[in-house]
Amino acid sequence: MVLTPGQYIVACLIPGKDGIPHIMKGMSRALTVVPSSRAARAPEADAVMTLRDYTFFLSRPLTAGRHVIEVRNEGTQWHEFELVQLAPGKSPHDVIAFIEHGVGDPPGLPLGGVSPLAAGGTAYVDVDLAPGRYGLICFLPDHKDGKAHFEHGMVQEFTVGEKLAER
Ligand SMILES: [Cu+2]
Repeated sequence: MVLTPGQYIVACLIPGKDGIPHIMKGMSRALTVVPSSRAARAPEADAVMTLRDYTFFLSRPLTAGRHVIEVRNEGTQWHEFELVQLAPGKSPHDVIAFIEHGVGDPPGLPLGGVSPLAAGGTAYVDVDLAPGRYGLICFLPDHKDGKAHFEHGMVQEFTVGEKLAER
């Protein structure tokens, strides 16, 4: 990502089994970004993922292999995207249920993504995809009603090699 000089905090906002976010257990640290004489250069992306209220849109179908995805938040709220490789027969809704209740076998393999990104923000994510089915989920609470964005429809499934439909 391209950072401007200033004070930052690096933190894990994921809740533990007791519901308490890891940041409350000490998983954070301060970070100072100092000015540089070199011009900041954005990574070269081969696909663009647009986040809106409340959809994910990919600029092109993703094939198996490595990709650098430019993630743009064109919504009016913060958004994130969690990328999960789905286990056979499992859906992104099974992943949400597993994260909320933590019972049974994991329904997929979390591959990272982009943590909360402000409206108008851009970030880059490096992925290495095997053929298969994947889920995209935004867990952030809505500014208007407090419900998670996936409850507003910001949850999507795609197969590597297939195009994501714009909703
Ligand atoms: Cu969202």
